[in-house]
Amino acid sequence: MTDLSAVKAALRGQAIELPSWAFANSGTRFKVFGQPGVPRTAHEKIADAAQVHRYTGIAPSVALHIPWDTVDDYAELAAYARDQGVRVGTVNANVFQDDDFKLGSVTNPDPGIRAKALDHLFACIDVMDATGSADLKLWFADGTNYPGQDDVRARQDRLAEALEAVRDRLGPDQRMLLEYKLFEPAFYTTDVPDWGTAYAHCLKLGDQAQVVVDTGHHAPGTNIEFIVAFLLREHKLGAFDFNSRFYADDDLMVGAADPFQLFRIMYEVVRGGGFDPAENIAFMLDQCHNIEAKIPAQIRSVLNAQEATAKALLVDGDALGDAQRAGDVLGANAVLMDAYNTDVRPLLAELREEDGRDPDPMAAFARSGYMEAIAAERIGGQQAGWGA
Ligand code: PSV
Ligand code: MN
Ligand code: MN
Repeated sequence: MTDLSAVKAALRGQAIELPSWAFANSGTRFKVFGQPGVPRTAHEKIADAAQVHRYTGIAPSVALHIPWDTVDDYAELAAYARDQGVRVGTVNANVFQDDDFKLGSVTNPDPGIRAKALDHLFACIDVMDATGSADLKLWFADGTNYPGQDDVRARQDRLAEALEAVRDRLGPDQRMLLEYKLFEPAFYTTDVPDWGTAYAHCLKLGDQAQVVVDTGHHAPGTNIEFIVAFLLREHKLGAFDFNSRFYADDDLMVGAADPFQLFRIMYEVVRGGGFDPAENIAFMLDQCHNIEAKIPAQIRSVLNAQEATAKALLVDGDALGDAQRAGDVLGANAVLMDAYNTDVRPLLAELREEDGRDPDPMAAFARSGYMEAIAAERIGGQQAGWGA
């Protein structure tokens, strides 16, 4: 039997970080559909993110993307976030939108361009120093499109050199989170294509470097929960970028395409002690909402993550262990499926009411009038920074 009060206590400790860019206009390379009331500034993105925290209670931080969230005074932005009831979290570097980076950033064959990329990464650490953020997230669009285009091995050397320089620049309480992605925008080789490559670099870099698992960055059919279990066991799982996908890097709402996969991932997090503050895993969303309203979509995503977590916490560990040791294949599977098939919505509604929140965050936000107010106030919302 699972102890429900322990489940509730674990759920109360959950924290999901929101991406500032989810609140801005976004789209595909075919069309960006503007929406009324979208933020024009980093401050307005943070204000919107604070709404998600207000109604869910488990989204206390906002990730920035630099330069999408450039401001003159980052310490002031962090203070503004605190006033709104949230804090600035991970700083995401962007070395993929400058013409100079056409052939790569930190792995570019041109040392001048590599230096420019590194300067940007250092500038992101300066932002962290100003905001008090502990995490630098690194995703490189670097790779090649054609066999022979560049020396794949030399690119790994250049990557290692840049990562070492970043590590040496970090403060003692800061860390670097290395994100992998199978393909796109490079279509032949990607310099950090998979968890093995990210893990190998992070292992050499030491304790301040950990791997980011973006759930949309794998080949179809990849067993992501195995990767999670493995990295967690090695204490090298630093963060998640949650989203869901049907085809490639779709960046749809987490738990929308495959709630069962999200449950399996959350089960491995629970099993590996990943909610223990000592593991210090950053649970972030990396999504964009091209056709759906953005704040409600972020609320829905946080609730999806919370539901999957509740189900994972409900797995009867004793019964599962007994069945596994007895070699009872069907029995063990049934224990897991029992938890997955539990409707946890009443439990979560009860939890919210106990904490003085509305049991239905989606409805409470819709009733609040916030969407109507921003639509009237904000004219000329920002585009998230890509996809035009
Ligand atoms: C790349 O596809 C990625 O997942 C990285 O995390 C970027 O920083 C992010 O998308 C931008 O949404
Ligand atoms: Mn990502
Ligand atoms: Mn992505």
